[in-house]
Amino acid sequence: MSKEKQRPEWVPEEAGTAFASHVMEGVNGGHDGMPGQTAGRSSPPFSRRRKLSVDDYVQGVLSGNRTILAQTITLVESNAPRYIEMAQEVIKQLLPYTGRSIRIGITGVPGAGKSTLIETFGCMLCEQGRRVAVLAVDPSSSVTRGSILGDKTRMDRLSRQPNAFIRPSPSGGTLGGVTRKSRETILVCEAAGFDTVLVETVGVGQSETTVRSMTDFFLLVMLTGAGDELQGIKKGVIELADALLINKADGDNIIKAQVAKEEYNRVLHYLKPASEGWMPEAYTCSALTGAGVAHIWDIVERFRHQMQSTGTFEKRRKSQVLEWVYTMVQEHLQTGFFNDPNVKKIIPGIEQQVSEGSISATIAAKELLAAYEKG
Ligand SMILES: Nc1nc2c(ncn2[C@@H]2O[C@H](COP(=O)(O)OP(=O)(O)O)[C@@H](O)[C@H]2O)c(=O)[nH]1
Ligand SMILES: [Mg+2]
Repeated sequence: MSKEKQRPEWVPEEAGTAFASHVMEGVNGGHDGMPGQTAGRSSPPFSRRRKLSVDDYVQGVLSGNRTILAQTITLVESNAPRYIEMAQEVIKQLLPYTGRSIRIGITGVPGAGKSTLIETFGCMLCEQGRRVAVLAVDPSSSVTRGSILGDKTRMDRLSRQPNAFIRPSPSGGTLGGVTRKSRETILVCEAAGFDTVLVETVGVGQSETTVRSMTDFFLLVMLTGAGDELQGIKKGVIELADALLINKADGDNIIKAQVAKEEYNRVLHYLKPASEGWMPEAYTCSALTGAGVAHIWDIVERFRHQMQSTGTFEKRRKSQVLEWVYTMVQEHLQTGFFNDPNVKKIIPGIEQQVSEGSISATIAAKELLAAYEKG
C-alpha cells in the first residue's frame, strides 16, 4: 500500500476526502507499516475504538503493518457471526498472497524443549533474513489462554527480533474452533510476508494430527534419558513426523542422545513414512547450546526441494484444504444434530432403550435421524 494513502487512525471511516491528513513514514513504529517491537504500543487507545474496514485490514496486512496484522488475527479469531463474515472477506482478499511460506509443525511432550528450540531456531532463521511467524495450537488454552506460550520468557530473544512475530494459541473452546483460527492465522501471516511459519503444539490428544494437517513439515521433538525410550510417545505420533529430533543433546546427555537417535532410526525403518517419498530420520540437537539446530533448516530445505520436484508438496496442500472443508462440514452437521430440539428430546429415551437392549443400534440411529429430519 502506498504510504500516501494511509490515513491516521482517528480519521472517521466515512470522512471521505474531507480529511487531508496522511500518515507519513517516520511516525512511531507500527503506523508506518514497518516492523518493530514498539509497534502498537502507542496506538491501542485509538485503535481499539476505531473500526477498521475490510480494506484497512487487507492493506494493513499486505504492507506488513504489525499492529494491523495482530488486529486481523484477532478478527479471524472472533466467534461473533458478524466478525466471522468480515474476517472471511478479509481472508478472501488476502488469499492470492498466501501459500508462499514453509509451514513447520513442532510437537513433543511438555518439557521436551519445543519452545526453547523455536526460539533458537527462529532467531537463527531471522538472522539469515527470513521472516518467522510463531503460532501455537493448544486446545486446552480456552482455560489458560495461550498456555503453551505462556512461558514467554523463553522466547524473549525471538520476540525482540524485528523479523519475528509470535502469537499465542487462540482460545477456541473446541479443537475445531482452534483449528480454523490457526489455519486462517497462517494465511494472514503469509500474506503479511512471513516466509516461515512455526506452529508449536502440545504433545497431547488430537492436537498433533491437527497441526500435521495444517503444515508441510512435521517435527517431533523428543527427549532421551527419560527411562523408557518411547516415553509415552505413541507410535502413531512418530508416524506423523518427517523428522525426529532428540533434544537436549548436551553435557552428560550427548552419548545417550546418540544412542537414542540410532534406536529411533531403526524403528523408523519399519514405519510408514508420513510424507510420500520422504524417509524420516532421527537427529540430535541442543536447543540450549544451538548444536545441531542449523542442520534442521538443511533438512527442511531438502524436504521442500524434494517434495516440490515430485509435486507432492502442492498435492498435500490441496488435499489439506479439502480435508479441512469436509471437517468443517462434518462439525457443522454434528453440532446442528446434537443441538436439534427434537433430537435432544428423544436422546435420553433412545439411550435408555439401547442400554436395556430393547432396540438395536441401527434402529436407534434411524430414530434419531428421523427426529432430526423432522425439524
Ligand atoms: N539441557 C537442555 N535443556 C533444555 C534444552 N532445551 C530445553 N531445555 C530446558 O527444558 C525445559 C523445557 O523447555 P521448553 O522449551 O519449555 O519445553 P516445551 O514444553 O517442549 O516447550 C526448560 O527448562 C528448558 O530450559 C536443551 O537443549 N538442553
Ligand atoms: Mg512450550
